[in-house]
Amino acid sequence: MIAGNDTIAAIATPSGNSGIGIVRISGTDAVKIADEVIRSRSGKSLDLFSVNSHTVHYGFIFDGNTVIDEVLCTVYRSPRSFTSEDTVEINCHGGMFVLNRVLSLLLSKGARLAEPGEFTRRAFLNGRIDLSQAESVMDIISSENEFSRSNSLSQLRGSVKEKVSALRDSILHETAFIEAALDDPEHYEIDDTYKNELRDKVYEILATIRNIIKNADDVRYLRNGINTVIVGKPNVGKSSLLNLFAGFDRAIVTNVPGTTRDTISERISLDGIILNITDTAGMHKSSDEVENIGIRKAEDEISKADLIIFVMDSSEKTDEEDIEIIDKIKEKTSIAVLNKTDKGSVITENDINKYTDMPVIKMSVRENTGFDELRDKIKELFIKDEIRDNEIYITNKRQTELFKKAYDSLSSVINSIDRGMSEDVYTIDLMDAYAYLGEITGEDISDDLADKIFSEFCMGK
Ligand SMILES: Nc1nc2c(ncn2[C@@H]2O[C@H](COP(=O)(O)OP(=O)(O)OP(=O)(O)O)[C@@H](O)[C@H]2O)c(=O)[nH]1
Ligand SMILES: [Mg+2]
Repeated sequence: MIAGNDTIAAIATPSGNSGIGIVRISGTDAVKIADEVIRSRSGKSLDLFSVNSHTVHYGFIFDGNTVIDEVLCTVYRSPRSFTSEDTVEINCHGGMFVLNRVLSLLLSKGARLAEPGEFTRRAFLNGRIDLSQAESVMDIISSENEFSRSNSLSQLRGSVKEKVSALRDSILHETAFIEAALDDPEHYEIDDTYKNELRDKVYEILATIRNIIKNADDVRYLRNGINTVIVGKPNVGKSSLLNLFAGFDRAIVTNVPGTTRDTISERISLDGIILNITDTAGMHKSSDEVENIGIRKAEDEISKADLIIFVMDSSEKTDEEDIEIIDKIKEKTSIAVLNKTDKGSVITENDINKYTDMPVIKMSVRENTGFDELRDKIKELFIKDEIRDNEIYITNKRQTELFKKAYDSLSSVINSIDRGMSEDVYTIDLMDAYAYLGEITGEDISDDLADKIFSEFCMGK
């Protein structure tokens, strides 16, 4: 599969001006094309065909007799490259004009513009990495905290691939035995002893997968962020709190109740935790049509939230409207913020505890007090600090869903054994589980699915 791939090229660094920008070429003619355009200062060939793999060469990009840029190029010879193909990475000066000029030149010499993710797709098709590793490449690029980075790196190194292969091997081993017994009952027998062994084996695999699914759940927030919605009556300081989280004036703050009409969202990173935080219109009985639309939107946000921050003005007594809000959020993980403590509080934690057992934090957003307590409480509620080195933490939704499907199929195997069903029923379920696990590493995926997965990658990767 490695031979005969057409040659693709793309700018691999983000658009905008920077010190260095990289143009990447991969495929059968990568070295030929690079050798044609990169020469010594005096225009002599660098003879890139005969250089060792993984070596860097200094030269100039020539378009005919015109010098376009002074560059360093790294040559990787097949199969020792990311794509497994011959690859050349050209370090140019980082202006977009220069990079585009170099790219156009490479295209005019026979390279084709790469599609998003096409380099990684080639690495996958050439067997260099499996699909779980390809997905982790994207995860590393988009990681926003230390956990995501180190976890994606471990997956890129093959932690998921190894675990999945081991599970598939044991499923295949059992299926092969059952098939053999069905074909050749004289030599292989499916007796009660075997069925008990099979049940134990499947239980063991189920326990492993259950642990993987549980771990995925534990770290979901670390990767995707906690969907956090700020609610409360008008004028209690919701938008002020959003601004404090964001670190800038994201939302309009005034002393006029009903200032926020629409929902306002911001993704923020706070000490390694990511919050997808939404400020909402103050909830109360209103005859204003626009305000009521905002209030309905706020209610809609509550239903999608992982966390509700319920803000109150601690200098005013709790009333009917607060209790109605508490009622709307009672099914959700919530924190009550008693704001404006600088004005002197008339409500206390005990007053809130009459209605709900949600944790209570006293704050003055204006004077920036209580924010650390709020952050620590969020951490305590959502982030399991025990990330163990040798465990697998799946953060990719597609992979998690497939583990769940494999789990269901294997549960059916146990069910069939217990109900005394015939062996061919559970080989079907065993093989389904085998196939679902195969989709995780990409052993059993269609071209359409591969297209979809890789199209979500960025250009030049
Ligand atoms: N004294 C005091 N005032 C505050 C505090 N936090 C916010 N405020 C003031 O309270 C008023 C309302 O603040 P906002 O953040 O707009 O309140 P809101 O809950 O978003 O209001 P709506 O959008 O109308 O629902 C503003 O004048 C803020 O400056 C605080 O901790 N102490
Ligand atoms: Mg507001």
